[in-house]
Amino acid sequence: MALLPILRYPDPRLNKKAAKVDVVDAGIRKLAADMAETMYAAPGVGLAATQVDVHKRVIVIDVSEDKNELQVFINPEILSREGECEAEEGCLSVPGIYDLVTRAAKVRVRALGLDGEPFELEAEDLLAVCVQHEIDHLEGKVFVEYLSRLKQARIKAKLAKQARITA
Ligand code: GNR
Ligand code: NI
Repeated sequence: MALLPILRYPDPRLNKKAAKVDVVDAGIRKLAADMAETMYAAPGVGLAATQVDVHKRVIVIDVSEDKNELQVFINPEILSREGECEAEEGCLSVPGIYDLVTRAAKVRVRALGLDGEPFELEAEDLLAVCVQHEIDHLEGKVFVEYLSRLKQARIKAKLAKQARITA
């Protein structure tokens, strides 16, 4: 297991589109295990491979209270969406920034599991938000890109200042 460094917005590598996984092999399982370790250490409720500079369609999520319900989605696809909900989001690639994003309230998702077998799942509440947030990362999209240009400029300035302080 290994902790992986997380890219910070506005790193242009966060805007790369991730490639489909052809075979769920030992390399993909190791990536998922390292991503899970990185997510739990952060701590966060989800992580997309894009955030650790691996441009493959792999996401890990654990929205459970006790952090013992890891879910791994390989090649995730949203089959259907229902309703709308606005929720406050944060992102490990945009530390310290929280803002409202409107997304589908309920989504039906298909993905491959760590065994390479397809599964389907209906997600709502935080899991639905998280699945949509992580799939966006695989498409090269960061949640702050839904906000106004003025807010994005302010966020970039704030993160640049933080980076100077911590450097
Ligand atoms: O840890 C995270 N919390 C979170 C809260 C509200 C909406 C989405 C998220 S995902 C985020 C981890 C992350 O950056 N995943 O990409
Ligand atoms: Ni994120």
